Amino acid sequence: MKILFIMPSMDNGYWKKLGKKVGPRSEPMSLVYIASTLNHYGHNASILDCESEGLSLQDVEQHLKEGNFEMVGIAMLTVMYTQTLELAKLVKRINPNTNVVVGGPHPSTNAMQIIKEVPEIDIAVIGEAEFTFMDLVRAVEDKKSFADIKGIAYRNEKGEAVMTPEREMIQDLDSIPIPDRNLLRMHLYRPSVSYYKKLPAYIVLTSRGCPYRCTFCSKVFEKTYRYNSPERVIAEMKDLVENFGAKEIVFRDDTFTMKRSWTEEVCKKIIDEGLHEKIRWSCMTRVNLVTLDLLKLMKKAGCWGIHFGVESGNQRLLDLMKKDVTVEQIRNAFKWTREAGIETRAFMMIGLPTETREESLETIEFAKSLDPDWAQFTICTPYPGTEMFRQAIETGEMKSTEWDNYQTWGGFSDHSLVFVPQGRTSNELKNLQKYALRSFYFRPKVIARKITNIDNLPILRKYVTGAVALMAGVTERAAE
Ligand code: B12
Ligand code: SF4
Repeated sequence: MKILFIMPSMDNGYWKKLGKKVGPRSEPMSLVYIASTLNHYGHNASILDCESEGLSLQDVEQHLKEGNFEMVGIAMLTVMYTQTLELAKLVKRINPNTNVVVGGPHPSTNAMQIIKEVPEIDIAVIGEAEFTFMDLVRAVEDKKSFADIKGIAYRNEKGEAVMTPEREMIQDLDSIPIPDRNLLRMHLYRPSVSYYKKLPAYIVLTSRGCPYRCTFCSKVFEKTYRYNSPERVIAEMKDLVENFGAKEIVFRDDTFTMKRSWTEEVCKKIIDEGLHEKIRWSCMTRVNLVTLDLLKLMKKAGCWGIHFGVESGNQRLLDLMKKDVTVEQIRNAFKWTREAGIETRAFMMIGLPTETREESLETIEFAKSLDPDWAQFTICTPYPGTEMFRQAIETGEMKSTEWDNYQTWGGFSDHSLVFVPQGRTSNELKNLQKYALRSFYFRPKVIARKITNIDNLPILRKYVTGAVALMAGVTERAAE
């Protein structure tokens, strides 16, 4: 069957102002996984990435008319709500018989609402979709009902929205084929500034699920942690090096060091295969899941940088968001990582529930005291499906369900924040985000480090572009 997957454009708010310059053009790996699986089993699936290919609705219209697709799948993050709807309407206008399927983080927590409210969307997939989509294709081919397909919401023959039983998570991740990057025009992609040293730098995902319970995380419903075998990780890395010229790999797993023995084995295999001499890599993880020994091994295997989810410098707030780490663990992780010779990056959040202005400022100062090579300050944005969202609805602190505005870079947007803790204001927090960035980056120490750390021209160019974009965005004062 001929199937098209579409990644909507991210052309809204922050991305227009700052994201276009320093933000990512990121491989839509979710779609690559699903399309590769379908093709592996003999179907004809392709991908249109509106964001990275710079496609307008008119371009998509042309493509749809020429392609005559029987099914169209559209990826949906919460912030992409309106754009997904526009695309679904377009597909139906061109051919009302095309089955429109949505999936991704937003439908996974709002499937029924979407099916009830959006007539142009036929099916919403909940959770992982590689095998769910295979079942859907088979049902369409055999003209069967979707009633027996687990893990979806759809409109039945009577026009009612129904949800089928939950689908079990894919236990053996190696059973999913290695994502076929030939489905993308790989030269278009690059991570955002803090994620690479040398291009091409491409994304690899080696695991799914997380047993932790952070109240802000919209992946908490995927509790069971699963991972690819180290052999499979090496095979995928080799594919990127040999067939796509990768100079770097960005492991975008939520927690790359979740299982210590696995991480050690991957590192040892990278060294045994000599891959550490061909590429470098970076990853993301939690501060409580690193040790100095492990970090030294990671460095030896080519790891140059680690992004840590720090979130706050205040223990009360860390506990409240169920982060399950201590301030001491945070300090140790940064100390050890630097000691191992790996660059550090800190993800920070401001405007958490119950956070006071003093505590926001404390977090900004804490980030500076950790002295990471980069820090990101985003505004706390409770996403649907999270514990934080449910609580904020109860307390009346959720100011909007305009899904398009659910951006963690709200400080650079024209709209008010969707979530404002009691006693704070949207403007105060927006200004604080800009203040945090300015006060972190425009310190002589940081500027000096960036200048001495530049090892090639593209890096210099990216720092200058980033600084200019930041300056343009942070001219306002951190006034209330
Ligand atoms: C890489 C990444 C990015 C990349 C690329 C995003 C992209 N276009 O794919 C970049 C850096 C651009 C990015 C940006 C943002 N991201 Co992001 N990102 C991720 C990350 C770390 C990995 C995504 C991934 O590839 N996963 C691997 C694939 C295999 O898993 P998956 O995406 O869940 O896909 C499976 C299912 O969901 C489903 N599925 C997914 N898409 C589709 C489509 C169809 C048609 C079907 C049927 C099924 C389906 O099937 C897939 C295969 O099983 C996730 C965290 C995570 N662990 O997933 C966050 C995550 C997706 N991001 C998130 C957020 C909040 C953002 C931002 C909004 C942050 C911001 N700046 O404000 C921006 C959005 C930008 C914008 N304006 O739209 C949230 C989404 C929450 C939500 N409800 O929308 C996540 C879940 C993080 C989190 N834990 O909260 N992100
Ligand atoms: S934020 Fe990270 S550690 Fe916390 S639940 Fe989500 S994936 Fe797990």
